[in-house]
Amino acid sequence: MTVAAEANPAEHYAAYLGAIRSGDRRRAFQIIDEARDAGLDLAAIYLGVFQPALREIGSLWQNNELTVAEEHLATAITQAAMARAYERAFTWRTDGSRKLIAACADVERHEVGLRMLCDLLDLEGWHTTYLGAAVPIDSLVAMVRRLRPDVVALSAALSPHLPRLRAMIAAIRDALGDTRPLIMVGGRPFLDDPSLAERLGADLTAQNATDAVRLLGERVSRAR
Ligand code: B12
Repeated sequence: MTVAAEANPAEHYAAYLGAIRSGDRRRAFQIIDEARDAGLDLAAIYLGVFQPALREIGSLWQNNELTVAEEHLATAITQAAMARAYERAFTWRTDGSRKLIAACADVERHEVGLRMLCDLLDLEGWHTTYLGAAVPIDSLVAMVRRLRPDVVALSAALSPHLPRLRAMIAAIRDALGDTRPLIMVGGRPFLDDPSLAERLGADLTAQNATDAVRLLGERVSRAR
């Protein structure tokens, strides 16, 4: 995950924000294509362009400068732009040995951050199973039992959803025991208070997708 010396996400961020704010999908795609051509890798585009742009969209919505429809459009364009950027970065290379299942709390609809984590881990050779928003606890546990991942990554963006995350963690531990899988949590509530992860019964957390990729690389080794 290196960024070419001359490539600077900030130069592309303002243009991208303008494009999604005005709902211009083609322009958004063009800016991301240009960012790739300028040497930005996927991590730099995700964390240096998409993440701050979506956060700014949230502030604009909160200040009544954008309607809910306009926010939905900006998010939908970003999900499409992520798929496009990911496609360009994709390689078939995989070690196939490190497995992760990712799910949002069962009432949680914010899924973009967790998807970023999965996309970046895929590029590092992990086998990821991304389930997205609002995953029912019982069906998650059944899948974890079946696939036996090294890591389960859980996401919550809103504090009122934390009790559901705690219930998910407890259900996985009950079904599989204390030692495996490693349970990693993240999302907005953990940005202010990383110690929250341990209090909920998780093993680890990270502030963003690239920190999470690095931490998991250190904690989970490839099978030989
Ligand atoms: C898009 C969006 C939505 C979309 C989500 C669509 C989708 N498919 O994901 C929709 C319209 C559904 C939505 C709904 C709501 N939203 Co909203 N939403 C946003 C917005 C604008 C962007 C979210 C986003 O994608 N951010 C970009 C990602 C990349 O950042 P991230 O989520 O923080 O993820 C990074 C890290 O947190 C971390 N991370 C995340 N998950 C994980 C997991 C692990 C394991 C690890 C290690 C790390 C990790 O890594 C990620 C990548 O680096 C935010 C604004 C914001 N500041 O984020 C508001 C925001 C989160 N929403 C907000 C609110 C209030 C709501 C609603 C309650 C609104 C309502 N009244 O209905 C509902 C709640 C719905 C629900 N039940 O979940 C508020 C929350 C305020 C608060 N005090 O908590 C925000 C902050 C907007 C605001 N400024 O007021 N929302």
